[in-house]
Amino acid sequence: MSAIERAEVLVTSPGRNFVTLKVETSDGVTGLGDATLNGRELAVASYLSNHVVPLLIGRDPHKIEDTWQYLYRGAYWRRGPVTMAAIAAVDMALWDIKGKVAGLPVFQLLGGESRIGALAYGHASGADIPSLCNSIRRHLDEGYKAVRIQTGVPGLGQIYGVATEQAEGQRYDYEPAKRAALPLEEAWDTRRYLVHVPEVFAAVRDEFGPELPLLHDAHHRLTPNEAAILGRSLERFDLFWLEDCTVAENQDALRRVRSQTLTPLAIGEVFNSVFDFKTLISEQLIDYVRAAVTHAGGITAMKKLMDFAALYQIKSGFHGPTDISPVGQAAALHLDIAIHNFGIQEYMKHSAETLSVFHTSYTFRDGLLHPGTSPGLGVDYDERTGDKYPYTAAYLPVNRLQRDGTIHDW
Ligand code: EZ4
Ligand code: CO
Repeated sequence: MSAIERAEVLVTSPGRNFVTLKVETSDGVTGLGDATLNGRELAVASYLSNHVVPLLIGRDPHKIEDTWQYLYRGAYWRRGPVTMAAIAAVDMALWDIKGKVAGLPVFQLLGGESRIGALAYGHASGADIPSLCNSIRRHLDEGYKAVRIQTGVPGLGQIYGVATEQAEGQRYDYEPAKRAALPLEEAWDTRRYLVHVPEVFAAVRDEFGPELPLLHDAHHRLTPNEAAILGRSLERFDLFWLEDCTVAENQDALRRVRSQTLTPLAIGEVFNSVFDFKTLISEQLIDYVRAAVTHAGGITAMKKLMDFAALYQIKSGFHGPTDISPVGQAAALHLDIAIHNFGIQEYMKHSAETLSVFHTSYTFRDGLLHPGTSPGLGVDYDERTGDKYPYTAAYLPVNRLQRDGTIHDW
């Protein structure tokens, strides 16, 4: 019987921080899993190296389900982003190993291809409407067939999701986690935002026509009532989705939004368990599941979550910003290709530095992503290069109300 012989946590920072679990079997097969939790990276690294790696040694690498349950139920302390990112990393690494042993890409083990590629959306943004339109044009030139659009709001400074540097030809990435000892602080005003966003959509529809799929992320900043107002005011622009329109820890609050607007809703990038989605899915309060394979327990858990969602005609829209490593992105792509209820996949290209550490085999062509046909997940990790980029503290920004400095959701 093959056994897990070694497991190691690799932390690197080629442009931004990533945590990767490398599992090696007695047969010399290596699997990789993504355990990156933006701004809290070392907590997962420690959870893995101190509390999970010792439990893996000697286990049968082929027992993916049993290992998942062993780590989830066995810990007694269930759920939470740190635990579930750690379990996700183990899960991905074991699927990677199983694929390599079988000589098959992971999507084949999940049922095979259901489509020729996964529709991707890119992140277009600009400080104002003209620069947003330039950014959309650049995305269309690169082949994107769907874009998320975010702009600055008049009267507010730098805000989340809007790239600061967008010179022609420059790589597009707003990299929200800034390298610094303390998080940046941004100012927010919901009234200004609610006035501005419909103007942005009107201008973009005017310029690009009615057919381009447009997405928008409200990043949890609205109350359920404000979310309903925004959803209604955007209905005439026919969004692909409105994302994280309100915080959803209280899932019941989505009933209010849902009953008041037909704008499609996507939620869940901060969720880590099927239980976070239970009401949202079973009452059909959302249209798209935003969870990341990296943060919600890996391929095993996400396959089950999506099968549950399929009963309610809810589709996938997996989280895929650059703080998901190329390993996590590849894991998402294998699921995207295999499941029937695929919706769309977020895709921000990683930097050249990041890709010098993570060698990927996924492709982006005519707006569609494909995980490639290499056995396993199809990502290699160059440790020699990775070791040249030590961890540096980096944090997501903090959001305060412009009026009086109260900490606000973001
Ligand atoms: O703020 O990935 O839809 N995408 C997003 C992201 C998240 C970051 C958090 O780590 O909202 O930009
Ligand atoms: Co988001």
